[in-house]
Amino acid sequence: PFVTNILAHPDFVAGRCHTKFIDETPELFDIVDSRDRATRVLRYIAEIQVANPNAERHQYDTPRFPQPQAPLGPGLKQLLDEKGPKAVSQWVLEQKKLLLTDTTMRDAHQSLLATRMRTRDMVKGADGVADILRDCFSLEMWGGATFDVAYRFLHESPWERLRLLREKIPNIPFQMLLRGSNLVGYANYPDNLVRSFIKEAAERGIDVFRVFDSLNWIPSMEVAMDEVLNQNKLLEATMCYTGDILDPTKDKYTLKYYVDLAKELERRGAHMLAIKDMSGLLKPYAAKKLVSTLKQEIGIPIHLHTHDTTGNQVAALLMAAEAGVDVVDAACAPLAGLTSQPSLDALVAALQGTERDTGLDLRRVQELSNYWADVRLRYESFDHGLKTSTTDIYRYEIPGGQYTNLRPQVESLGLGDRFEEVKEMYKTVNDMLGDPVKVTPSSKVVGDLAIFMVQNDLTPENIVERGKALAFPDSVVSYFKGMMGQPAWGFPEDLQKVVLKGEEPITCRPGKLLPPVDFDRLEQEVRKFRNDPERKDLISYAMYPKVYEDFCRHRKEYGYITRMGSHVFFNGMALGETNKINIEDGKTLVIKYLGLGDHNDDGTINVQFELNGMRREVAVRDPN
Ligand code: 3PY
Ligand code: ZN
Repeated sequence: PFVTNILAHPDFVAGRCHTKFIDETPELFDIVDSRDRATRVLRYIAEIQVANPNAERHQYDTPRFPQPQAPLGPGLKQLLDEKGPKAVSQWVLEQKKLLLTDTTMRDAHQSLLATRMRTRDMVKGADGVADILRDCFSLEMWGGATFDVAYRFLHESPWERLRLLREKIPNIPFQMLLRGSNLVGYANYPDNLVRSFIKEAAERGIDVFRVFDSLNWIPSMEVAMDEVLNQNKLLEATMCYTGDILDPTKDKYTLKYYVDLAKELERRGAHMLAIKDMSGLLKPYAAKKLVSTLKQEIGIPIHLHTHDTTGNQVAALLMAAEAGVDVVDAACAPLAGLTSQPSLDALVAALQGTERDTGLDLRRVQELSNYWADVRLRYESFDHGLKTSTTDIYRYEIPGGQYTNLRPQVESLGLGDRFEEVKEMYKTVNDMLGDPVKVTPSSKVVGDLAIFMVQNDLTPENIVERGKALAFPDSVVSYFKGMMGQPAWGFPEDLQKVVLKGEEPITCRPGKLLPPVDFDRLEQEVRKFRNDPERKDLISYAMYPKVYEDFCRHRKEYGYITRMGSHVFFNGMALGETNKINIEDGKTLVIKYLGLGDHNDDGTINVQFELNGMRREVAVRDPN
């Protein structure tokens, strides 16, 4: 039936069949279930309406898309493709201007909107991005949590996102955040999976790989770094910044610690060094000191990443610019600030007329920002982050994304009134663990253990005794087993024994012990719910078996929902609202929502629409 579907498809018949055909044509999956497509779209909306019948629903006008003004010439992406990563790193060193990476499509929404930005909203702005940000060093638009969240909550494929953006933005290098051997997940993966993932990402359009390890343990980064080099892509080896190099009472994460690490990463072939200040702890004067020292100690360009949780970080980037940093991360103003990156718009303005003028046109950047401001409105239901900046994080050292998620996580466990206590416990746990670097996934260990201790009324004094009778959270067990690598100053042994309950920890690179992924076997499994899987699909399944399977089934069930406007996708339609959904080129569903109808005897309720001018009722189960 799959082949018949292909052969009968109008695009195929008309010869419009290309590599993206299968990805972009979800109806090819209509094998078992060939109900009419419109009904499935209506059913998706109907289920949202019924799940939350009294929600206040807003309508939105189509946003104004930033329009390109000049043809796209070859950009830095072409230099990378033609001359290779070393030429790019040399080019970066030769620039006087401060180069920028725009993080709007990755870390910014990860940090502010629970990673929920949909591909559709990115792609609609992409022509403008390619034009207005053409002088940027890169766009960070992939990796981190975006991979998992795309499948799990947005019911869309991150590979599709990569392809669609690449088509629209051929000129600017694409950058991703890669958690070393944890790839874009939370566990250590076998070496062959690490290599396959990087190869596939490189072939499908990622140019710059920012590779980090959550404990700054280089052995965990080795395989990933090696594979980026094999692919002839730009390797940005990363050191995560924690502590405060200007605080003389802190003796672990000193200037020397960072210099030694940076030199080692350079020695291992990095084309650039990233300083990843995931919690926004690198204060302005520390940034100046760190960057100016590193500029003397290493020869590769330096790329600085930070989060503006305290409100100090535009200043930190300017100080770093004065100290000679080559590239910095920023986000378009409507998705900048607080737990996200500092504002790109502000930075462009601040450097105008100086030696390090970014060369970006502020008026045009504003056009792009107007677009993102409009997009953000549609994500209201995920927009629950900090309302004000806070210097709290200098005390707690909680990464931006985790800081935003911690309160809802704590509330969902019924501990909402003990949030302050959980934060204090985060610090206590950090001290108990010997002050490890805290970033995904090690930050999750600290967070999970802090919550566990508050829940079970544990203290550093009683945990070793009382912990004998308790099963610790999975992340904590995995950490103490050595499955996330080795923290620079080792594990607290008494606590390790209590958590592991007799199991022996490992001290080598976990990838050494993990059996390779058997792609043939995975293919057999994936074929049970998806036809003709490609390598990329097997990779996704290997990282997230359940999530990937659910994604495929959901796509079969509902079809074209990636083409819906985001407010409809998340919240459904307001009474009387009309929306258009293009389900394929030239075919549009005009849907008007008319309200809920009668209940039926089988526990369903009728939801009333007008579809292309005709009245339609869809019966869905009423969960209320
Ligand atoms: C991630 O790993 O997703 C991060 O953004 C870490 O800072
Ligand atoms: Zn970040």
